[in-house]
Amino acid sequence: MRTSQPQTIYLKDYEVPPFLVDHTDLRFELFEDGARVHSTLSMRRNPESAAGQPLELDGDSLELESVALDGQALSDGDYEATPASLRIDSVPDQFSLSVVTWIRPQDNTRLEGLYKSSGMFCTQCEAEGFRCITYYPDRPDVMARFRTRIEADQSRYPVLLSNGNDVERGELDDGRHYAVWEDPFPKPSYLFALVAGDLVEKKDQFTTVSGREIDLRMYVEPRNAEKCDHALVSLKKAMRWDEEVYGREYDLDIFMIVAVDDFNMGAMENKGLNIFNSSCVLASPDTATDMAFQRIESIVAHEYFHNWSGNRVTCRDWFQLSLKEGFTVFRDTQFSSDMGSPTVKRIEDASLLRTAQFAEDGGPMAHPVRPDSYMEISNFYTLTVYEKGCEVVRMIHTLLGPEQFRAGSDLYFERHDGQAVTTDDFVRAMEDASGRDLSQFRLWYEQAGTPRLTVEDEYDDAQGTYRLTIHQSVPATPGQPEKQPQHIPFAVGLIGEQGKALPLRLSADEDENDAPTQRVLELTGDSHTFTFHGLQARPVPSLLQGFSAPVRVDYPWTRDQLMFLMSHDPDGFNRWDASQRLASDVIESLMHQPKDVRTDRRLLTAYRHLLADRSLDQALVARMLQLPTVAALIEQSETADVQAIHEARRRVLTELAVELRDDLVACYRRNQESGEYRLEPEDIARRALKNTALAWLLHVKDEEGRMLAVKQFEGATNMTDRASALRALVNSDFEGDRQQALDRFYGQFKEDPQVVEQWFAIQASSPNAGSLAHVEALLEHEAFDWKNPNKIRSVVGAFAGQNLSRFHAKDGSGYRFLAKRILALDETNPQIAARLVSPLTRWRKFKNVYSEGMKSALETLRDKPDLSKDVYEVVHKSLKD
Ligand code: B3K
Ligand code: ZN
Repeated sequence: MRTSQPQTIYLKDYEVPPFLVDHTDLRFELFEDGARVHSTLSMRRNPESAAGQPLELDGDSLELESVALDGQALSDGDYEATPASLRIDSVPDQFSLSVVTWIRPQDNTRLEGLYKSSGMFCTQCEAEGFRCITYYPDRPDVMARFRTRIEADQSRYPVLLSNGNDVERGELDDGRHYAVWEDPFPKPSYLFALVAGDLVEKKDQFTTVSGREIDLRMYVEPRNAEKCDHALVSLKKAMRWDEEVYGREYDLDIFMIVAVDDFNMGAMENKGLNIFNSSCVLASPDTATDMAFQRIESIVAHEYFHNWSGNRVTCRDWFQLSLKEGFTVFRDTQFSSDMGSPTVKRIEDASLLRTAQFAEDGGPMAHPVRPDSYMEISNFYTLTVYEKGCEVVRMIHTLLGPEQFRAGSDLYFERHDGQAVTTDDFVRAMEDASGRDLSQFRLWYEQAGTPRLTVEDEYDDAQGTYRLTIHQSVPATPGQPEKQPQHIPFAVGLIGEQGKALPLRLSADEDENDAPTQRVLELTGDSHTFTFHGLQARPVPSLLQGFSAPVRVDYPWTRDQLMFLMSHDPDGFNRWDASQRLASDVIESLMHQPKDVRTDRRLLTAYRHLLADRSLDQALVARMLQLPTVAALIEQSETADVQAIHEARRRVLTELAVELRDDLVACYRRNQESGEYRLEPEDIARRALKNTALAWLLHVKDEEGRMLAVKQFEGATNMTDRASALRALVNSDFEGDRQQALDRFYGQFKEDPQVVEQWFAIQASSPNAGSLAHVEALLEHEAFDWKNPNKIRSVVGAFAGQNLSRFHAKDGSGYRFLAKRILALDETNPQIAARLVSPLTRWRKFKNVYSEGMKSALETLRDKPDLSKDVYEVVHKSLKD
């Protein structure tokens, strides 16, 4: 067991930095066995801080070579250095500190700080990686101008990059060369970046709204040269969109993107030099699916948007992470919505939130959007901070309306440009620009847990009135037993007998022609009643339209009402929601029922209509056809019985597929396309529909389906179709075809890591093919690599996160497998190890037969000596009573 408990950091203890850095001058000497980092910091005491404090800089695993104050070398007694800190008791009010450290990027498997990936040097400094490079006040509220000189072997590392503008290059002795970069914008250390490698450069140009020419450059390994176009096109769209929608123009003369294979997360917004996980930036129709293309567009935009929401205005401390992440996710969702189908985008975001973020909010790691304590900040790059944080900004947008929201955003950027601020500063700018009082709204940042709305209704025939009563409750979460009611924008509509959205008259005098058909009701108390007038018959309520707030809604819809909403609700999101509620209800009611109990015919009818409906947005139809996932069904249940859920879901899918067999074949054929691959919304929708039909046919071992799948697999002109056919075969009981397709696929794409990752994930996430034994075998495969986070995610992550019926095997084998892998990974990459603990954390949500095994896996982790801070925090919080 770990002997010492890691320290907890509290928001309430925040103090301004005792020293500021005006200028950071860095010189990197890169070698094959290590790197020497020379840093010269121009520092001064912070006038706002208490006088006389010693200088204390952060470090992590550093070897100090020398330290000098104002040019004078210090001797041992003048300072105290450990790998984790450098302390000098007596310094003047203003001084220059020069430090030389020796680091080993080659041995850095944590992928934080400076490390090597496929032969290139690269960095990841957010949140606290800069301290792995040199001693520094490594906190976001210390902002400095950086000048960076990189020296390296010219033939191995012809490309040398850092933030800002390249101001000088030259040759050195021994085949070495150097480049100097200067970043004119003061920035916190977490935005520092360096890249050195043998990379090809793809160039493009963007003319800003004020006519400035920006050089766009993308750097990739030579084998990826043909996979850059989509990212560059996406970047230009994002740059234009940010000018048009937020009035934000790019500020440097160069914008660079680099792709690296080994990366802990998706990408990083370093000033002027964004670094991406290859899987989140490289794409070609042959190797990337539609989903990957869309994901890349949104991540490229997200990182670009950070240039204002994150870099120009940054976070005061890491408790404010959602200041940049919540706002930037909101911006990227608006962007993606403008680029494609807004309804489908909303469905995707809301399902992620409802399945995974609600789970986080209801589990032992629950924390507010602005957490008030942490042990390891890397554990707080969560769905709550990102996605719920986005929803919180979205609700401000809904409450203020687009014009006032834009005024608030303008004021925020103007007021805080160049500063490190708090979520409260953001809300204040929104208040000041709009005149609205958001004091109660701030609870969204402070209280954890998903609010639950219970809705009751009453129709008065004689009066022609309809009353909606809404009760709100926010559940207790760790450390927050009591909650106050929150300010919730609750969008509603009422659908009349003819399937028409009715005018919502809140008083009898209101003219029917003036009354809107959607209203955003503002809930602030424990309960509210709203009365609607002038109704001829009892309407069907359409509640929380567009998912206007990240809350749960309980209302006793009948199956007939849900079917009605599925075909009449003018709110596309709620049509989908009705389909999910109906399917969930049917699946849940079949759990533990004898085999001869049949699926409600109404579900079949609803799906038959959907398959034939060509008037509706086909992308929405494709979404509505998807049954709720096992993860979503677990989340909806009180105490989850995974195997029963899985079985009931399978039964429904089987019955639907058998009964709708001809409709599925017709849908497949109708949506078969010929001709060139296009990434237009209609084409994407067509492929999605066709591939859903195919998956269903193979689920019931349909011979024609099999023939179509094999043909599609072999003749595919794009990865969406090829991977979908492969997935359908892998998920089917056609074992011979499955193996043949897997072998062929691997043979064809084994040189391409991004495609091999898909190949791994398709198998590891398949309830049919992904048995534990098979997953263990994948870990021994020649293409698997424990040092590469993408491979770990595509096998171990996909198994534990998506293959739920296998992972939750009743004998506990899935849990033991995961614990064993986490223990090993904790030694090499604690960040990734801690992320993988997540499927075990909600053990209390499951029936005993599961929860006991999950808990015991957590205990195995707890008992490891010298557990990393990352894993320690998640495991101990999960086991806490
Ligand atoms: N800001 C980075 C995430 C950094 C994660 C550090 N553990 C990517 C992003 O959100 O844009
Ligand atoms: Zn971000």
